[in-house]
Amino acid sequence: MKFAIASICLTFSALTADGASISIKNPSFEDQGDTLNGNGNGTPIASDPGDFTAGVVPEWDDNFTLTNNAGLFNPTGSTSGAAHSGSLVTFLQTNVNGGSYLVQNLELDGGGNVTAEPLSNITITGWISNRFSSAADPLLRVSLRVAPNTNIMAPMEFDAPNDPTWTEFTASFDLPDSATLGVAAGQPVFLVFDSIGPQILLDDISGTTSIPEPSSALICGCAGLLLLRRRRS
Ligand SMILES: [Ca+2]
Ligand SMILES: [Ca+2]
Repeated sequence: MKFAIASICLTFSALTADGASISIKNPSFEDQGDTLNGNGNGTPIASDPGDFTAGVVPEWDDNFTLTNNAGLFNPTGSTSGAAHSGSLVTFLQTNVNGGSYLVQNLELDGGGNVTAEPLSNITITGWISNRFSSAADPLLRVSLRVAPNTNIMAPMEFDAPNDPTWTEFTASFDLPDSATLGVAAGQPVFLVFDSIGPQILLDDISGTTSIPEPSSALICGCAGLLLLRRRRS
C-alpha cells in the first residue's frame, strides 16, 4: 500500500514538472527589418522582396565565418514563397564545415537564464523551409551549448523537404543526470542553429523548459504516509 501511494505520487510529480516559457529574442526575425537595407536601394528589407543581409541577424549572436551563407532574408515572391510569419526569415547554408552558426543565450519569460540542470527538459520549436526546393534536402541542426563552445547535447537534425512549404520542427532535449551531464550544472544555456546542405530558411522560434520538482514528490510522499498512518489508527 505504501509503495503504491509512493509510486502514484512520483508519477504525479513527474507529470506536473514546472514548465516555463523561454523568451526567444527576435524569434520571427522581424526586428530591425524596417531599418536594415541589405542591397542599399533605399528600401528596408522588410518591404523589399528578395533583399537580404549578409551575416547580420539582429539580437542573435552570429558567428558567421562565411557571411554570405547566413542572414536575414525577405522571401516574398521568391521560389520559397512568403515568410512563415511577418515578412522576414533567417537563411543558413552549409555552415557546419565553415564553422558558422547562429546562437543566442536562452532566457526565461520572467527573466533570468535558462541553465543546464540535470534531468530537465529544454524544447525548441520552429519552422523550416527549403530555400530552392532543391532535390538535396537541407538539414537544420539544433544544439544546446554552455559557454564557450561546449555541446551539452548531441545536435538534433531536421530535414526540410524539397518543396517550398514550411515544416515545423520540435527539438526536445532531455538532459541526463548530473553524473552524465558532462558539465557543471547551473551554467547558462545557449541555443545554436547551423545547417548542412543547400539554403534552409528558419522562422518563428519558440521554446519551453521544465525541471523536475523533487520537493513536490517529497511533499506528496509525506502526505501519502500521513494518509497511511491515519488509516492504520
Ligand atoms: Ca518572420
Ligand atoms: Ca533594400
